[in-house]
Amino acid sequence: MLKMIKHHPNFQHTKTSFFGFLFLLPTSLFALSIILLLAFNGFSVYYIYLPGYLKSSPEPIKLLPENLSGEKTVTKLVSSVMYAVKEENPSAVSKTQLVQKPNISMVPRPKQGRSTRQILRTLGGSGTKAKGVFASKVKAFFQNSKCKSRFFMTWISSIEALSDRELLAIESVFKSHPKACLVIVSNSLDSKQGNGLLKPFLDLGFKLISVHPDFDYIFKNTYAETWFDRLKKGNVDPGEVSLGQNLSNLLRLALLYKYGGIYIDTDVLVLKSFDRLRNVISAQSIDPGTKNWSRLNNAVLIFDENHPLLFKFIQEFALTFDGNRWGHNGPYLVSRVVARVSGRPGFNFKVLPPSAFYPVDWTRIRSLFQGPKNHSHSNWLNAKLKQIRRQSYAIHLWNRQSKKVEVEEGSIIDHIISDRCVFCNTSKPSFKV
Ligand SMILES: *[C@@H]1O[C@H](CO)[C@@H](O)[C@H](O)[C@H]1NC(C)=O
Ligand SMILES: *[C@@H]1O[C@H](CO)[C@@H](O)[C@H](O)[C@H]1NC(C)=O
Ligand SMILES: *[C@@H]1O[C@H](CO)[C@@H](O)[C@H](O)[C@H]1NC(C)=O
Ligand SMILES: *[C@@H]1O[C@H](CO)[C@@H](O)[C@H](O)[C@H]1NC(C)=O
Ligand SMILES: *[C@@H]1O[C@H](CO)[C@@H](O)[C@H](O)[C@H]1NC(C)=O
Ligand SMILES: CC(=O)N[C@H]1CO[C@H](CO)[C@@H](O)[C@@H]1O
Repeated sequence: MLKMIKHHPNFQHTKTSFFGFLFLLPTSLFALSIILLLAFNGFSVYYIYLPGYLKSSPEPIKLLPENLSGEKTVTKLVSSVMYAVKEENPSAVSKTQLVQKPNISMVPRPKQGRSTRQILRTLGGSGTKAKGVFASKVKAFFQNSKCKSRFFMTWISSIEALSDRELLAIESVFKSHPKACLVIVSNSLDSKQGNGLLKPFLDLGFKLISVHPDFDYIFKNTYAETWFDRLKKGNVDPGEVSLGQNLSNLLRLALLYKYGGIYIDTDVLVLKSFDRLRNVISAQSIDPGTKNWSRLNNAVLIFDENHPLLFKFIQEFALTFDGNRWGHNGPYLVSRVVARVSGRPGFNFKVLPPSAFYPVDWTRIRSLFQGPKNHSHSNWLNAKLKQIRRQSYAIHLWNRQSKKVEVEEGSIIDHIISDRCVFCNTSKPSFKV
């Protein structure tokens, strides 16, 4: 079990007799003797092999690239190790074993990198096909279109997942901004089938394009570029959940930073012109006690290009990305950053009240889909509708909560759809997917 490979000549004799003495000791003292022996010989003398035990490298955790993000370093190490091991050998290794014996070489850079690249390929970015196309297509679009304003949407999902609701969101943009240009950055809509869906808008003279993202180009010269490079190399744990949605959180920031304009989610219905709004983000909730905002949301963002707040958002994304926590890279991110910079000079922006884009909280959005139930409910409904029409620039439908909810006849959403539709006969939708 114990092998000595190298002896220091000067101590040869002493050691031999000392070693012989070991055989007279009970086993409990054996270990102590080894320690003494080692101390006696200094550092370079013995190599001890303990087969089957000390296999793992004692490298410190801080060599990992995820370290950049600071707070969550250890958790991330464990989870990225977990993924790796799951792929290779699902049952053999438990979490605790891994925590006790971190082995740097088990962090699967090549393997994870490959699968991330596969995901990225399906997302349409960074392939050779996309190189240069995005840049020139968007440039030509803006040059030729005499845009009164620039809208951006992202659709990083399949074309089948696109429902009436998203098309209605597009209609609502043009209803309020007939001279606007809309760029839909999408891995699926920039296709024959996608163009078919968008053609009715072009036929009416509206200006819109769908275009494959070229992440390398869009993120270039920002913190997003660094983060994206690490992602491509497999050095970012993409998390357990769809990379698409998380990329969308970054994409909106980078698009506005590059081009300036208005970003809106595909589950936002525009109610009136945004022309008077500049450099704004809106609260989604207010602290009833202090009347200060308690959370902001990133479903609607209106910013000039190169805006310093966007810079901060992107930086925060790159430094604190956590693909496993809902909202961390989205609404919570903008809230964190705005709280940090508020009161500091040089950041020229306004926080709008929830009534601007989020007149109804996600917990209550379903009530807007209900038709009038009785006299008092009907009164409430009419008053609410009036209030939304008067105060709100847009309404976020909180797809997560309302996606499957049917629009009842006479409901607030039903009225809003009639107001904001462009193709009103065909898209009186059930909103069911
Ligand atoms: C870490 O684990 C891998 C795979 O199990 C193994 O091949 C490698 O030798 C280990 N590295 C060290 C330094 O023990
Ligand atoms: C790496 O993590 C350690 C421990 O959390 C921290 O002290 C160190 O500053 C981090 N290094 C970087 C570059 O973030
Ligand atoms: C509300 O926010 C402002 C600006 O961030 C801050 O100065 C003020 O102290 C806050 N008020 C309360 C009651 O928290
Ligand atoms: C009217 O309908 C609403 C919503 O369904 C319900 O909460 C309320 O109790 C009803 N009121 C009366 C008087 O029936
Ligand atoms: C909408 O439908 C009505 C009746 O079904 C029809 O008369 C009208 O022409 C349609 N309008 C459009 C724009 O298709
Ligand atoms: C951190 C974060 O926001 N992760 C999100 C990534 O996207 C999925 C949805 O596809 C969300 O559930 C995660 O919360």
